Amino acid sequence: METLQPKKGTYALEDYTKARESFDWKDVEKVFTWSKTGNVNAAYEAIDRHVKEGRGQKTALHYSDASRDETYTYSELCDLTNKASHMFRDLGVDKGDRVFIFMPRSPELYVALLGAIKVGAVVGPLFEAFMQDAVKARLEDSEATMIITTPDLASRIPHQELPSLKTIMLVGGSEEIGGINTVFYETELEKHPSDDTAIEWVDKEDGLILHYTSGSTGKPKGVYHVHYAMLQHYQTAKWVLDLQDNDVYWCTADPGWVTGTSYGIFGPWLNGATNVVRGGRFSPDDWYHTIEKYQVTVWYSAPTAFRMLMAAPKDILSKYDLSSLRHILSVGEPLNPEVVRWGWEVFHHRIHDTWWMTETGGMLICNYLSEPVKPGSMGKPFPGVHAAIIDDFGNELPPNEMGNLAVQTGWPSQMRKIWKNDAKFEEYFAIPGWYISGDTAYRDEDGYFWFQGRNDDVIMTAGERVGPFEIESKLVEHPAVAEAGVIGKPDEIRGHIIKAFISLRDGYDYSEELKKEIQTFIKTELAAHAVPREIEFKEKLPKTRSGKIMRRVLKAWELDEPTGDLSTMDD
Ligand code: 6R9
Repeated sequence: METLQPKKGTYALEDYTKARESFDWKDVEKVFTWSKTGNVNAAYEAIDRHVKEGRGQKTALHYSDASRDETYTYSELCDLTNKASHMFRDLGVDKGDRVFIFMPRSPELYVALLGAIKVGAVVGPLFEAFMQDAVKARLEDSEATMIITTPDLASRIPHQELPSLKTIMLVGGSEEIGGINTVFYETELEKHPSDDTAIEWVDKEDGLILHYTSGSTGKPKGVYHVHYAMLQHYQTAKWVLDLQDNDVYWCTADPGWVTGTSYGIFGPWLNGATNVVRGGRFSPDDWYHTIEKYQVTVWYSAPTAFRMLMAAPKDILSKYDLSSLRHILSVGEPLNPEVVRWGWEVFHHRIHDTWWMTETGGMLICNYLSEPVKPGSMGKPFPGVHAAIIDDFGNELPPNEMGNLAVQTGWPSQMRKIWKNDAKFEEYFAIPGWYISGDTAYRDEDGYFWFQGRNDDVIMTAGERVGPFEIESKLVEHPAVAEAGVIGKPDEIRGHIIKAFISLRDGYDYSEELKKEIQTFIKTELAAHAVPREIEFKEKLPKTRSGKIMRRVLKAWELDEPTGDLSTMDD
């Protein structure tokens, strides 16, 4: 497979090599206040520290959507989040209380989230698209005492059925909700001072954030992270996002997904970067316009978005000046080599894949600016992180053998519990010393990791173990194919046969001929055993709100089985 050589990054290859040998997380602690006081608060470190160190006038946030266009300095965010901290304190929020946030992206979302962290609350961000049952399940499980929302969304909060919920805070509203204490964000915030005396100094192991993530079965799990995670957010944003003082950084993820908090809030602001937030939904024109408007230099997005940009009419690119970009990254799903090649062709940059999970809290396996990129690989472990491919008994497997992707326990942003579900939590650590990701991968001789699929998605066909990702990546190389999801369908003779679900690019129509052509393409370009015996064309593939193709849903449809929890499915 080809290798793309690096352009100049801020850190040299030797820096990473050295860091991999001698890195100590304790050294990262020194950046923050606890070296002086022993106590800390991640929101203070993300915002106030920069003001205290003379960077108050720097732009912290560019926010825009269809109707708003605003810019906030670090000083302004500091004042606003301090006001919010006084407000939450007066409303009775205590350290450890769960405060949920259920609203579209807006400056108020970010202020409320950081303000709640300042008083020691554990924040729970929810996608605005959640319907009543999804909202209820999360508030019930977490026993949240307060939720911040908008008048439109408030009707999806069944507060009569949620005994722990004491207060609904409305952003942009003035009408009381019957039967529960209603407060109005703007009116409340105005009443409070902007000094920092309401900040709660917490222990590094105190709770920071609760992200609900759905597994394939059962109810969503509350993944619990603590303030100490900031070390990982800080250091990975520095070395992987490569955030420098004059960067304008755009993470396209919503805070309802862990990427939108770890790298839409903590990573950039802990590094004092200028952060872009664009509200509203994805469209190629809107996204390219956003890059041009803010002169974005570092851009962190997801394969699904890159594939949609790839499928957009080619001439769209000539309408925008994207020359400010210097570093592009991806997360959430396997990054197809074809997407990396496209990025190289149209942006003249490599797209850098990063691998991590809600449970890991921050990046663990990544591609770095100063290291060669092998398209299709997730890259190498971050300094201070030991990842490996192990068998079911914890033995490390030799290069090029597929197995469980696992990480030695003990990185700072490792989840500390699954809320009220110890049994689930322990499953991840069933092999002593290891965190087991549930992903299948292999490592090559050079130490690069290659994703194959979620364990459940790996297909046994005619005695071969086939990862769906390889086939999907080959499928999207065919000019007619926009996106592909591959599953194993039970078959009496072969164990499973490979079935592909495909959405087509504009200008292509389904036909038996096209199907045959695609099958021949896989046979000649990949392998005979990898050919999807069945291909079904779909207008759209089922995806999560974070853009992941839901193979388990494709499988359930195929087998006429229950689809399980669909609360995170995009409409
Ligand atoms: C951050 C995030 C985690 C799962 C993970 C894996 C998949 C994430 C990936 C990737 C291949 C990558 N995943 N990054 N697969 N290459 N670079 O996505 O968290 O939503 O919890 O999902 O996503 O399967 O186990 P989360």
